[in-house]
Amino acid sequence: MLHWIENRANEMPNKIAIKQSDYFMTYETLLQKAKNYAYFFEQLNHKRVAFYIQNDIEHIPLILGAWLQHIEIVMINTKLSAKEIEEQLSRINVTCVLSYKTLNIKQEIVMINEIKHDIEIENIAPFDMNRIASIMFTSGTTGPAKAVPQTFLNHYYSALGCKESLGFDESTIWLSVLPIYHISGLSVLIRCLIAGFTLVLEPKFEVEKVMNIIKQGDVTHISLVPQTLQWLMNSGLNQPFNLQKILLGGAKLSDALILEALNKNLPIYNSFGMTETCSQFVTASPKMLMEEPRTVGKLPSNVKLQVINQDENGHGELTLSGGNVMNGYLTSSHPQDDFVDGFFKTGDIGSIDDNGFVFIYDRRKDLIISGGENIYPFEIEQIILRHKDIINCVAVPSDDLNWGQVPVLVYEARNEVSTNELVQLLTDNLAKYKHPKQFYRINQLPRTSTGKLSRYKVKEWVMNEKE
Ligand code: S0N
Ligand code: MG
Ligand code: MG
Ligand code: MG
Repeated sequence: MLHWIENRANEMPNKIAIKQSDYFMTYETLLQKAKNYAYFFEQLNHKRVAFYIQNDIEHIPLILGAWLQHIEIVMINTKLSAKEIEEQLSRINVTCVLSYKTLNIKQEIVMINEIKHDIEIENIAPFDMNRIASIMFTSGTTGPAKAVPQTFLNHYYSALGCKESLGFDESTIWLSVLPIYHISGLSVLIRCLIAGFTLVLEPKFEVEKVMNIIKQGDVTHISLVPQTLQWLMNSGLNQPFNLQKILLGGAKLSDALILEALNKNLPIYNSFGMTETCSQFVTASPKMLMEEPRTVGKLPSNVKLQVINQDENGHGELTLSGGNVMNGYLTSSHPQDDFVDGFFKTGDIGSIDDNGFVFIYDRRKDLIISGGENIYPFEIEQIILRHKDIINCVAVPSDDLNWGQVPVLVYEARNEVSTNELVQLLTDNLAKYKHPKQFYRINQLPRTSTGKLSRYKVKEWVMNEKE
């Protein structure tokens, strides 16, 4: 358990660990390459290094090489703007970034293709399970993104929970096309190293390509967000081929999507998880979904869930404890507010019924989820408010056929403001997927009886406007 890579390389040296198109690495090769990169990291002499990488087979040994040197790796969402990346890294004192492409940020960049890796380290120490393996950022409700530390132990317990509730073993072949900088992507690598299965990597979600890989009939498992499952079904995923488990997460599943998938006999497993919980901690099998279509499933034995501040219907905030749960944000200004009696507060409203089925009704306050990517209105609003003519603005979610939800913006202005100006302001500062898809100027934003801006009323106003 303490030495995932070395143990697998000893037990199954010739087994394919990772595959991308026709190129593959055995567990033995993977260990060898990791040891070579470990030598590089020894020379680099940083305790915490950021990775700007893709689902690229050549980038995997780099992660493992860093871990052999007890280096904390900070995963960068490659869709973010340079300003967002710079700001995140500054907040946790990261000064060195390994990247596959040039970036216009103030931190030192080491180009991955220029790294020499022809010398290996001599001795490798086992992972210290209590140390931080990876750090990922998650958007904050009303402030900057929060840094989530994920220890080896957190990853390990998360993988165990997934094994129990979803199921995978040495014979699994898991297609990973969700980004490795999200826990949805990285967790597949961890499960692979622990179980000794084969990981198939795809750098980009191209529907035709993913369909072809599935049709070839080797892949048994795949992780998807609801939108990507919908795209695949629209493009001919009308039977399971060799798929045994389709793990779904990242956003709410619509009733129609569940029905369509079950009618096609697709083995869909709905789930719920967060960066803070090192991926899903509750999973619903097709059988459970047939019984309770709206459930996100049942808990594995190593996670405890409590519903706090329940209303008369038993709905309240979901809190949880388990080895998979992070120890606390690295950047929290009020750490005592993030946990209650040792249970992590998810911010999501849900319930658990007598049969152990977990339900989620309301996502974290005002959260917008577009194509599985989280966006908080605050991120958009604070940038728009920098414009000299904007008096006030509110970003709200709007239902979207392609992305599930997209943000739209309603604003008050003292003078005419062109949409181009607003788009330019956003482009300079914010990842493209976070940009509002519509902009509406309004004389007066709706307010509550106490005079506060009412998001709820803005949402209603937008719905009427769209009709
Ligand atoms: C849906 C994806 C694949 C779309 O990205 P794609 O096609 O690669 O985009 P590009 O070709 O780069 O850009 C084309 C245009 O589309 C815009 N765009 C891209 N993404 C989005 C988006 N999400 N929303 C809105 N617009 C988007 C680009 O800006 C570009 O625009 P133009 O043409 O105008 O320039 C991609 O978004 C994607 O990979 N999404 C999924 C991300 C993800 O993995 N989310 C899950 C995060 N959650 C967690 O990790 C916790 C839960 C979890 O662990 C989990 C989740 C799912 C499954 C399993 C698990 C698990 O527990 O293991
Ligand atoms: Mg992209
Ligand atoms: Mg959060
Ligand atoms: Mg695309």
